[in-house]
Amino acid sequence: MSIKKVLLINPPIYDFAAYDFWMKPLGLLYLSNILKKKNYSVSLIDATYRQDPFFSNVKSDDSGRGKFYSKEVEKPPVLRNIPRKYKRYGLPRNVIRERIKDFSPDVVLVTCTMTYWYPGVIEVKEIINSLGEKPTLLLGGIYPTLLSEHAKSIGYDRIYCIGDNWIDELDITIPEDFDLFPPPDYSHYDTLEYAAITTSLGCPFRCPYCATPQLYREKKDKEIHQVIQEIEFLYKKGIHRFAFYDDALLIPEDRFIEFCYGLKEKGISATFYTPNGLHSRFLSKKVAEAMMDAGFREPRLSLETTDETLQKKLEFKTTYEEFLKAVDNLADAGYSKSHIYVYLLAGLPEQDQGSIIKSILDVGTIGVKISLAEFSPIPKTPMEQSVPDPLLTNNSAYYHYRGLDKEMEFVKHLTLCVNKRIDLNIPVGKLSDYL
Ligand code: B12
Ligand code: SF4
Repeated sequence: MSIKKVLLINPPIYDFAAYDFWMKPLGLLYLSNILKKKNYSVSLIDATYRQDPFFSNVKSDDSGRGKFYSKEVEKPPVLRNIPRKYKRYGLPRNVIRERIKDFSPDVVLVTCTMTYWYPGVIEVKEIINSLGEKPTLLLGGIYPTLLSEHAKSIGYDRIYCIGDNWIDELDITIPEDFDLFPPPDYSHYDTLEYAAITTSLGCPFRCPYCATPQLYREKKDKEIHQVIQEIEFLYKKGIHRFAFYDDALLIPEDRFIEFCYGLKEKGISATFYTPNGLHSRFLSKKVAEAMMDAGFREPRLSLETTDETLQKKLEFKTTYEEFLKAVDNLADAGYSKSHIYVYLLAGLPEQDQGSIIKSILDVGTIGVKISLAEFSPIPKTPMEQSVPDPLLTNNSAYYHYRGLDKEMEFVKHLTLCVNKRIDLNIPVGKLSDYL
C-alpha cells in the first residue's frame, strides 16, 4: 500500500512551568511543506495551540503570549521531592486520540523540543498503541538528537536526529542547505496571534552550556529576500506579530540591517520579537536604529553575568562594556530602557549566589529589566552532568536536585523586586534594601 496520509504531532508538555512565550513547532511546519511538495495529505495536531477550537476563553497579552491550558498530574518518582506542582499542558489525551483516529494516518511524525519533555512523546506512543490500526511512528527534533539512546528506548519505529536528512519511510529529504527549505506551513492554524520564524539555524559561538553548537556545526542562513517573502505572505493573511527563533539573528550585522530595511520596503508594519537573546557585541547604533524602524519591540539581550571571571569561562560571548554600549545604542534609537530585557543565568556550577545578586543589581541599576534563566545541564554539551533521569535536568528541577532552592528563591524574588522598581522608576539601591 502506498503512503498517503501523514500526521504531524507536537505533543503536550509535562513540566513544572510552561508558558506560550511565542511557541510554535517550527520544525514540523517546515516538514509539512516538504511533505506537501511530495503530494502527501498532511495534518497537524499541535497539543499546545492555545487558539484550538477545543479551548474557550483564551486570554493573551498585548504581544500574543499567554497561559496554556493545564492540569496538575502526579509527579514521576524521580521528581517526587520537588516541592512544586507538576502539570500536563495542552489538549486532553482523549481529544488527541479522537483526532488521530479521525485522520487515520499512515505515518505519524512526532517532535520534541526539550530533552525533559519526553513524557509527552511517551503519551503519544501510548495513544497510538491503544488504536486498532498502527501507523508508522517516527520521532525527531532536539530531544532525540541530544539523547538518542534514551529516545530509542521509548519504542518508536525510528528516531531521526538533526542531520539525518533522508527520511526513508517517506522518501523525502530535509535539505542540508537552509536556503532550500520551504516556508513554514502555517495553514494548519485557523487563528494566529503570532508566527514564529527563523532566518537561520545554528550559531558561530561555542558557549559551553548551550546545545546549539552540538545541533549545528555552523550557522546556516536563508536568503533574506526569501524570509521577507515568508513574512509578507503571513502578514497579508493578517498576522502582525512575529517571533524570531534565530540563535544569532544579528550576525552578520549587514545582513540584519538589509533585512530590516527590506521589511520596510515591502510596507510590512508588524511587531517583531526576539525571545532568544540578541548578541550585544553586534548591536551597533545602525542595528538599533534599523530594529526600531522595522518594528522590533521589547528587545532581549544576552549577558548571562557581569562577573568577569565567569564571563571568561563562558568564552566571552559578550563583555559588560559591549552590553552597556548595546543598551546605549538601543536607548539612542528610541527604546525606553524599561522595555529592554536582559538574560542573566542563575545556578551555573561555580557561580555563587553573591555573583548572581551582583549581576542583578548591576543590570537593574542601569534601568533595564532582568529575565532570569535558570541553568540546567544539557546532554552532549561540555557542561553536561550525569543525572539518574533526564527529567532532573528540567531547569525548574535541577537547582532543587543540587539543594539550591533557598538561593534560587531569593534571586527570583530579588529579580521581581528590581523589575518592579524599574517600572516604578525607583532607584534599584543595594542588597540590604531587599533583605
Ligand atoms: C526557539 C527556542 C525556544 C523558544 C520556544 C521553542 C519551542 N517551540 O518550544 C522559547 C524562547 C520559548 C524557548 C524557551 C526555552 N528554551 Co529554548 N530554544 C529554542 C531554539 C533556539 C530553537 C528551537 C527551534 O524551534 N528550532 C528550529 C526548528 C526548525 O528546528 P527543530 O525543531 O530541531 O526541527 C528540525 C529537525 O529537528 C527536524 N524535526 C523536528 N521534529 C521532527 C520530527 C520528525 C519525525 C523528523 C523526521 C524530523 C523532525 O525538522 C526540522 C528541520 O530541520 C533551541 C536551540 C536550537 N537552535 O535548536 C533552544 C533550546 C531548545 N531551548 C533550550 C532551553 C534550555 C530553553 C529554556 C529552558 C531556557 C530557560 N533557561 O529559560 C526555555 C524553556 C521553555 C519552557 N519551559 O517553556 C535548550 C534545550 C534544553 C534541553 N534540555 O533540551 C535549547 C536546545 C537551547 C540551549 N540552551 O541549548 N526556547
Ligand atoms: S551565543 Fe547563544 S546560541 Fe550561540 S552558542 Fe552561545 S548561548 Fe548558544
